[in-house]
Amino acid sequence: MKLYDYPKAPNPRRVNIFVAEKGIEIERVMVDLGTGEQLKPEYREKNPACDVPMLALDDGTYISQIRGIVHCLEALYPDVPLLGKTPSEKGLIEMWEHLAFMDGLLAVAEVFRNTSKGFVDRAVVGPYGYPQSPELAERGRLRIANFYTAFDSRLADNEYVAGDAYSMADITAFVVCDFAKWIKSSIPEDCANLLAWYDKISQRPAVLANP
Ligand SMILES: N[C@@H](CCC(=O)N[C@@H](CS)C(=O)NCC(=O)O)C(=O)O
Repeated sequence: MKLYDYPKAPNPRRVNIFVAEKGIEIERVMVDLGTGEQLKPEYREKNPACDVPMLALDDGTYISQIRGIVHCLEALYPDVPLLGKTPSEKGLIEMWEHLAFMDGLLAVAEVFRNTSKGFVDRAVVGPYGYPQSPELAERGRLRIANFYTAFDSRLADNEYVAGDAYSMADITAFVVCDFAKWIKSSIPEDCANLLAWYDKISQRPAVLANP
């Protein structure tokens, strides 16, 4: 098994933390996003979505998209469950992880990719060259502000994002908070629950090992 990786980027970091939490070793193949390796034919043949991370199984199966990757790894390595044990836990983790991705990670990406010089005509990840839009960048800032308050409220009554247990939902929400620093945004001071949770998650060995 191999994990196609670019550890500096936020999405691969989500899987790197997940893998470290499980304590498993997976061989890495670096895909240099800086030189556009993800768009080259050799990679595109394996992953038409032209993104990282991607998991390659020994039977020649390629799995991209983090939800696909983590579900496969959870099934292969069920010790240290990060996607829930009971039906209700599984549903809540899926729900909150999806919200963190949609309302948090994509909101930050909307700002970052629509304002950075390096992403002119690359405003959306993938094989199609979409132009930048200043309006979307502006809207992304509103969305990230709402992400902070929604997750702060959630953490008022829950130790972790999806409930009592640390999970993939925490990993994605945490990576969102760090990715937000790329657009000079940070958790507001009045989000005390989110700030306390962030401090706690940042001390986890798997997180410290994947800065
Ligand atoms: N929806 C994807 C997101 C993956 C993604 O956006 N990866 C970024 C790195 S953070 C990427 O590959 N970017 C390539 C590019 O910018 O062309 C998933 O869940 O895996």
